[in-house]
Amino acid sequence: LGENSRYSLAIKSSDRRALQWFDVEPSEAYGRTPVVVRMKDNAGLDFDSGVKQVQFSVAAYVLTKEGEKLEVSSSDVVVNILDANDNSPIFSQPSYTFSVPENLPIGSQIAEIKATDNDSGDFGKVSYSLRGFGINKFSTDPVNGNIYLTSKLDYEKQKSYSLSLEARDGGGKVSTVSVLVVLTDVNDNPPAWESNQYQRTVREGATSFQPQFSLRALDSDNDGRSQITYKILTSNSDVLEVDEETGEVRIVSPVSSSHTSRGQYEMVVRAFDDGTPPLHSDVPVFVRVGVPGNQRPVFRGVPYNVTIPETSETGDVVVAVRATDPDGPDTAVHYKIANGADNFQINQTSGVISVAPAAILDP
Ligand SMILES: [Ca+2]
Ligand SMILES: [Ca+2]
Ligand SMILES: [Ca+2]
Ligand SMILES: [Ca+2]
Repeated sequence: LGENSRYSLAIKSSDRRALQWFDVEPSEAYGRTPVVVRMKDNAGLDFDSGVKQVQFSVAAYVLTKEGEKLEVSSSDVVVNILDANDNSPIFSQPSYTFSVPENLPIGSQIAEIKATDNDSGDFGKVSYSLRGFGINKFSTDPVNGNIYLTSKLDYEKQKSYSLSLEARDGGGKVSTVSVLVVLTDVNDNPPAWESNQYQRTVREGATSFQPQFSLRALDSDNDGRSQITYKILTSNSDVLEVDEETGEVRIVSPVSSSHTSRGQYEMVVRAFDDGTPPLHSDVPVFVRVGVPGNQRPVFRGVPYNVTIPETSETGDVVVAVRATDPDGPDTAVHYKIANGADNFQINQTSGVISVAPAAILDP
């Protein structure tokens, strides 16, 4: 080419995309001119979809006298494409929800969640971590993103956990997705009795309890809506019955202290919940036949006949009397001498009778 010859420059390639991506500047030149290949448009120029190298030539043309374009020179250009971290990890769903039974064994896999990253090499290598509420109950495998149970669940304490799974590529791009773990109820609680034993006293011959006598157990499963069923497990009589549905204790035939050796009806009542299989718990029930309220103390070992010498002195013990009280502890019984208190005295708590000061024992 002559110093002052005019020519045009253009990109030439069998790969049509090269013409879309690259441009040469200037397009018209005279003589020696620095030529720049510039990127025009990078749409589709993606290492991750396999475009790792682009080849083309920069050609110089002159116009002939006839007006035809004549290639006079060309130079090959090879462009190697380098990968860039231009993709974030992507989860296939915007959020995930998993249902698990509350009795799921520790170590169980709850979820299998993957994020994909279209970059190559480390830029496309994803590692996972778990955040959010419930992080103390679950863990994730940093390599495969699976979520595992690490600690016991309890539907009665917490019904769901809202986690967040983070996927991070080797170039530091991060995506997160919400993972909701919803627990399902399992019948894992037996009914709980409101009292650890039940006790009532009824009068001899009674045919009903006044007021009503009811046993009650509650169950925390099924959001507290379990139906409880009551059954007598063992009983020392057939005088009492328990309503299956309400737990009310009823008298079937008049009570008598002679029915049982201790004057007391004794049962063990079992409460069942409505689970499959049902769970149960037992409670002892005592019904004493006697007089509810206050009964007289009763002296034991009566009559007390004692002989003492007339020479007995003040404070000498004569005898110890003892009374028991059907209603309460015997230590609550107090003693007093009703008559004959001139010569004798009694200890009001111990029942010990002794010679009184200034007693005249001379017969
Ligand atoms: Ca990436
Ligand atoms: Ca539970
Ligand atoms: Ca239950
Ligand atoms: Ca439960």
